[in-house]
Amino acid sequence: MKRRKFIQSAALTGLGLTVGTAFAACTDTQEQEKKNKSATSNSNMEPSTPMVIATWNVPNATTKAWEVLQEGKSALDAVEQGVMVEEADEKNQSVGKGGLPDRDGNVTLDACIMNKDGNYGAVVCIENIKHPIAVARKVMENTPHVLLAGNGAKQFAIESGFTPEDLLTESSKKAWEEWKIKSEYKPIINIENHDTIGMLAIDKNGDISGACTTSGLAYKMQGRVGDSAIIGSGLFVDNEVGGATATGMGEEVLKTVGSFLIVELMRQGKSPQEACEEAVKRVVKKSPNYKDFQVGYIAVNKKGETGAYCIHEWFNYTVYKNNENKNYKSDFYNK
Ligand code: SD4
Repeated sequence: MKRRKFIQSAALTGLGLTVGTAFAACTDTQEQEKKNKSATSNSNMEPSTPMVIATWNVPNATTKAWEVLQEGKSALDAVEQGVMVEEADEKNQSVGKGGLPDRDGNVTLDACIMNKDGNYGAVVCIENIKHPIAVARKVMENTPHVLLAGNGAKQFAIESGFTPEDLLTESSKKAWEEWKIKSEYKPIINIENHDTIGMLAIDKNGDISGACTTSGLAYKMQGRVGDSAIIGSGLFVDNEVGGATATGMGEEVLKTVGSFLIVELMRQGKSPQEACEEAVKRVVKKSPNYKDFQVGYIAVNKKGETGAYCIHEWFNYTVYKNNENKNYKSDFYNK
């Protein structure tokens, strides 16, 4: 397939991954939203700490992170253990075990983590390791490097005590085999109920950390790496200011270094909501075909105020604060 054709098609695949799954997520949460009529993006900006915020409808992940914070542990522990819930969930076909493979049938994962001191660790294109976020933390803490890729990342994981396993589940294999029949990059309306997880937390000391983990775009080219594990794009944290994380079409987030942009805008005085909106508008301005893909951001500042914004409707996010775990629909650009 010619490169131009693939890239156009990949954009559409991304649309299916993000817009489609988000729709399912919101359907799942309709009941919850009815109970909480005030749960809109704007009503969720009251500052509060400690707190957890994550992309999509991931109540189990935010609950885990909240529990870790309640034990008095760090935001770093909270985000690591929180996103591990999704990595282990085989039904989530965008993260960890059960993630949809690349076009050759390989499940390759990207993950990164960032702590209050501005340290960062990441793995990209790692195979056979269910918890790439835990490997990313070990890269940060136990190596002189910040990012390990492919076989090197896997070798480091095994040396660090992780057990390799097959990550391609029967249902993801079946989906890939069905895709292979035509090998066409058309929009895919997914049925999974959540997506790539980016998570930010503030602990009892007021310190911020973040994590992001994904299997990336389904049926991507072998070796493709998205934004999720790249510092400043899929995730950025500055403990003096706040943090931001992304979901959606990684190529577009990478080109605009979205999470770093959001944190810098907050540093200049913008609210998390204003900063997320400006970062989405930057993507829209730079990409004439923005109607073909989704990008969504969430952010938090030092006070615990939150923001979220995306291109298309149906992106949502989960916040655990004040002992309440709630899913919110994000405001969006393309109205
Ligand atoms: C990527 N940003 O690899 C990820 C995919 C994603 O919602 O977030 N999908 O491009």
